[in-house]
Amino acid sequence: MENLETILQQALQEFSGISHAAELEHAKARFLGKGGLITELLKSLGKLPPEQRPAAGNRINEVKQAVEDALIARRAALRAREMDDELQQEALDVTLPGRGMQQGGLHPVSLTLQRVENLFRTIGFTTATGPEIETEFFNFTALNIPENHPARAMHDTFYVDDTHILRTHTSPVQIHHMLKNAPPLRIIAPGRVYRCDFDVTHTPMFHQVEGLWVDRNVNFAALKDVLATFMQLFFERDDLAFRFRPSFFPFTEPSAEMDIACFNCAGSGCRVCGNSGWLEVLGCGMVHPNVLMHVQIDPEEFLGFAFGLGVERLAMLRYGVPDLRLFFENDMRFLKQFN
Ligand code: 2U9
Repeated sequence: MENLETILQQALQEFSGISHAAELEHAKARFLGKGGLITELLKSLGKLPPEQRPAAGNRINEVKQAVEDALIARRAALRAREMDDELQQEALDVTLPGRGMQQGGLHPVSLTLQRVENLFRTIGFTTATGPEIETEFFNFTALNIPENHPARAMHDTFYVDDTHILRTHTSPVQIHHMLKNAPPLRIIAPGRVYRCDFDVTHTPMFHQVEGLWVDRNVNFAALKDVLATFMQLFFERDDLAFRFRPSFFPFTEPSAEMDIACFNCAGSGCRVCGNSGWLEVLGCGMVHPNVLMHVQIDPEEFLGFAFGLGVERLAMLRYGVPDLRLFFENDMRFLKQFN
């Protein structure tokens, strides 16, 4: 019992010197825990003569209460300090100068896609889109590409499963569109296409815009006029020289490729045009009668012309980009130049 005052002073002193919550709980155990100093005193009450027990019990309980109060007060003080520390650490100086805003921009391929779409809209074409995963029927059969045509071979086409492929061109979009809409039709089909081909001039994914005009009286002259007008607008040159060379595609007959005069050397021959003086810009032709018949359009009543162009190629020509791979590397030094 003589120790009681000392124990109280000891507890008060110890608590006030503690600066961590866990340490405080340890100290609490030493005084108030199962084998703690005050608990032991309460247990030893029975050894006192009966007449001294009530007074002693009262005094021990007073000390116990005082120790508990001190503990609660210290806990609150520690918590308040922790909170202050946290607030201090998380404090933001809203008066600091900012780091500056970086303005993002559209990718040059997106810019070119938009430009192509906008120009064709002024010539009266609307935009149609479709899925990138297709069946062989929509990607090949309907386009007059027979079962054993080399374009179907595994090394050109990505197979998703036995019956589905990644579209190798956007032509399936026009097939879907002709099945759902009666002619006359005038649409372009922009989008991603996939071919299992990867080298300096080919990437496994690239972008195309294809176009289709089906009506009673379209002909090759209309095709030439639309494409020449488009290229003049696209390259902003009304004196743009162009030529059409005969070509072959399974889905068009007759077929042609369009070249424009090299704007780097004006036709005399240079690195850009491979010394030919001409730049190949698209493929085109009159829609093959077999293709029209696949979508229940009578080729005796309707004719169509179609074309296809590679968007990356047009972007390279327009912006003077020397290497196709720059479009896919996402190097900020390259992309920033198109903002
Ligand atoms: C239908 C009928 C005909 C689309 C055409 C081309 C010619 C062509 C290439 C250009 C560069 C592909 O990206 S590229 O490698 N395309 O040369 N595309 S005619 O003909 C069609 C399309 C749909 C129903």
